[in-house]
Amino acid sequence: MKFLDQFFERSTRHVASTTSRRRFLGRLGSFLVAGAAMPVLLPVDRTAKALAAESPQAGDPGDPTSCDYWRYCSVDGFLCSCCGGTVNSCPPGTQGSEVTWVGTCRNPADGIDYIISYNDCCGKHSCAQCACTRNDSEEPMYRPFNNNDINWCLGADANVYNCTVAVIRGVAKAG
Ligand code: ABN
Repeated sequence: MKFLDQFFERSTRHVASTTSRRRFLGRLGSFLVAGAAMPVLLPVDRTAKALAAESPQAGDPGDPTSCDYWRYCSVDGFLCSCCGGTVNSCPPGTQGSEVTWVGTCRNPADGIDYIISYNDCCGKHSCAQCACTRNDSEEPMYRPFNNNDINWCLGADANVYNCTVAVIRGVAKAG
């Protein structure tokens, strides 16, 4: 027992003589600050959060399976909402095109114009449901960058077109 007492006394004295309370508190403080900063600084993929934030709700009126829905003002394709996906996510087994057609549609709930990208979902045969062709501000085929009658899957890994999503990319500001 005496041996244990001496052992713990010596270890405690050693720790006390080689560390200080100030140093311990300083390290603890750095640790807490670094821990709090970690989620902000790390390159975390927040796409899911952004997409969830713009999912249909009170400020986003209408039926995303209907061609009349406000986000489809410039679409040309099959609506992914009718094909096993949603207004902003591709059906399982397909992947979204990165090159895409972009339009500007007014949300009737707030009167604001939003930039909408119409990404094609690729890799499965054509969904052939809810065909929707509205084409606001579209221009003829001889001006391809202003024409939406294009299979954007031709720029993706899988070239087969399945359907089209309508993703809010931001607010269209005049000026
Ligand atoms: N962007 C929709 C689409 C796909 C294939 C052909 C025409 C239009």
